[in-house]
Amino acid sequence: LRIDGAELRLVRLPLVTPFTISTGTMHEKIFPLLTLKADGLEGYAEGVMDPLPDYLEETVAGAMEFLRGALLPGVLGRRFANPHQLARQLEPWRGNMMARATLEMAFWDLWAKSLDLPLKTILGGEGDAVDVGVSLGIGSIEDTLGRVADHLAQGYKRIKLKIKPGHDLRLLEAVRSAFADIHLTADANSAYSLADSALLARLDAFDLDYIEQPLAWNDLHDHAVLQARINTPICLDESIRSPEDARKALQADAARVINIKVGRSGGHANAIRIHDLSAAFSVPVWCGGMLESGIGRAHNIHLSTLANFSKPGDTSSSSRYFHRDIVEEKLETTDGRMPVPAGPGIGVRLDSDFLETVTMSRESFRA
Ligand code: OSB
Ligand code: MG
Repeated sequence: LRIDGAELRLVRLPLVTPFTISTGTMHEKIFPLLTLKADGLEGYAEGVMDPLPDYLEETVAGAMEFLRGALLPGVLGRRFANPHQLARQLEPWRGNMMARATLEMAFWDLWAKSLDLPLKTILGGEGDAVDVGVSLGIGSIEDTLGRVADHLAQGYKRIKLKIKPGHDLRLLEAVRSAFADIHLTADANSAYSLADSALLARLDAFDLDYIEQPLAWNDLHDHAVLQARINTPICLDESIRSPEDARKALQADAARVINIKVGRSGGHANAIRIHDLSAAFSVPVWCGGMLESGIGRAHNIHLSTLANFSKPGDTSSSSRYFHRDIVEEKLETTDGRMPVPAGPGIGVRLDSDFLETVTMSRESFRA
């Protein structure tokens, strides 16, 4: 497959409701949208980095510059027999796993389309729908209880609550008392340190499926120390940027569950390696999200069909995030199940007219 053209857009979608986590509040979703072209086909992917480095170090501006200045020139006009060959070409670069994933994922979509196969099939997954839960942003306890009830009524299979110091024990106590039997988890987005071990051990009382990324975004060691002090399984998110990170975390018992975000980990080739490695350690994985549009969401759903994605993911209904999405297909759940978009590749098509209205900039590249 010879890549003969590309298009890089910057897209801005307002969020239906602001989303607050321990690091701050998001009001809109701003992301790079990449189209790769070959043989009259188009492959799509979006970047999951934020405008500012508040989740990980990458930024939208840095990723756009890396894509236009080096990643795209490095592949335009070149032939790749498969995505693994393209992924190998990206290996010499340091870090920037989100920008790399944007390019790699768009090529997987393109390659799947060239084979006339759904993405899930060439990733090694199967099934027509995947289990999903919801991630609820920080709000008052009163308001959170209402949102939990509402999403359980919609059938979501797991509730994840965002926590931070001062907004943890009382919140979890209230939700667990009101909903004794649900799958409940908490995500701190790196808001605590080992000095909070005693407080974190008290979360054991709430029978959480796991606690997500309690400690620093770039740490593995302290998570292993913490895991030895608490019973609740630790799930790593921010700390896992590569298969090597996963190997070290698994070997050190720093993670008993892994949140795989393909857009954070360099792409599908790495996501599959992290998935397989976790399986070899009998560690379950689930598919996280970054408030993606329908393009990133479709990639996540296809990836979630692999066997060791045995816990519900975060890829909930598009209408929870956006009034209108940039894809034609409606990505909505029924009874906590998200259907896998059918057809070749990621199985969703861009809504070009609407996309024009939310595009902040557009650049074209030719081989
Ligand atoms: O930590 O998983 C996270 C959203 C933005 C940044 C980080 C995270 C999240 C979520 C929501 O938890 C996932 C989603 O609904 O897409
Ligand atoms: Mg997380």
